[in-house]
Amino acid sequence: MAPPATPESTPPGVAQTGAGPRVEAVELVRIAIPLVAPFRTSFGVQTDRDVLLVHLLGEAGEGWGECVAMVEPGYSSEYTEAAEQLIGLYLLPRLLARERVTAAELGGVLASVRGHRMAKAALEMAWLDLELRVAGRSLAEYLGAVRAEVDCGVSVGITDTTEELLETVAGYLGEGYRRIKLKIEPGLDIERVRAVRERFGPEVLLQVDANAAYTLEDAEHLARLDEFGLVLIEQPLPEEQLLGHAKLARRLATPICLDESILSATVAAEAIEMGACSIVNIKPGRVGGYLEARRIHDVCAALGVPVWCGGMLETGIGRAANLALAALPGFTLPGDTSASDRYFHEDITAPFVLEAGRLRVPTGAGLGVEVRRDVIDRMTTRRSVVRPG
Ligand code: OSB
Ligand code: MG
Repeated sequence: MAPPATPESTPPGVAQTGAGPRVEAVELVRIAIPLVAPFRTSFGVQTDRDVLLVHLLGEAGEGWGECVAMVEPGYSSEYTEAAEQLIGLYLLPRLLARERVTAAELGGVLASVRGHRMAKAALEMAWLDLELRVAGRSLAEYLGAVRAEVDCGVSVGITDTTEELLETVAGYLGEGYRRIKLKIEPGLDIERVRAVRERFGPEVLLQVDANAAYTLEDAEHLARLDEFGLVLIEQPLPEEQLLGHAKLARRLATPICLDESILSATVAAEAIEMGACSIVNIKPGRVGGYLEARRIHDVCAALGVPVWCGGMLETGIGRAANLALAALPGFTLPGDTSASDRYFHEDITAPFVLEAGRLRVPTGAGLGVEVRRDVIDRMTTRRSVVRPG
């Protein structure tokens, strides 16, 4: 039998053209949700999240999506306000012009808008939730999950002092996290890693994330990390520098993992082929959604490259979906899929609770979480509704 006409955008089991949910209204909700502690990276400090939520109201049910864009364009060029504007100006008009669109068709319909992957991913998540809720299927099953629970790591922000860092790491290890990731920047790197290694020993899975804070001239400096037996160094150089990462990789024993640079399955394949990375951080928001995330997983699996699920300080909505993805077979390293209480005192879904260093993958239909509308309403800073026609 001939393969489907567009195998890349229509995975098996998903309704084809003409099917898909009929969307009657799209509610865009902005919430302000405080973080339990300030989170400092090489690109800035965050004390709360300004999150854009997408709420689809269809004839057969509802669907929720979360946009992972940060309030400022520090991690990447996207930011919350721009995502909301783009969704209203360019994305929803394209989608709502059609009577029905399946989640699998959404990427194709939006392809004439370049970039803005986090904005597109938020819509895709909501579409998947609605479509799968109606079909009575979980996102995990739909994506091809093979695990009921996933190993969890935690991302530790840059602290003012080494003492504070050691206390924070001790707390997370005490809670059961299976891997520690330290945010680093020039000057707050070698000695911080040394201190954590010396205090907690060689058995702890330890890695670092530079968020593009270094240059190729820092190669010798970064090679000083080699003695600490790190699992990986994440995104040492700027997003565009694939060749730079390939050159750096030849000078480090520590494996390079890319985050910001990996924008699609095509980039992932090219980065791996040129030797820019040997491990990939998969963040669905960064790559335009869960379907592209799965394609990256497949490309990496075929090339024997381990992947793990990154995070963007998601609420319970995005966290649920990330756990479904992290349950795929190629996710062999613990991800930044931490428990709700690592981020928020109060989440907008039932909190995800760490059990022996793992989180359970939701099994309910769609994302598998009940959204707490009363909590969202209390946190809402702006709300608008878009209807077709
Ligand atoms: O680079 O992985 C990153 C948070 C916001 C933006 C970028 C990153 C991060 C994290 C935290 O490291 C991941 C998480 O726990 O959600
Ligand atoms: Mg990162």
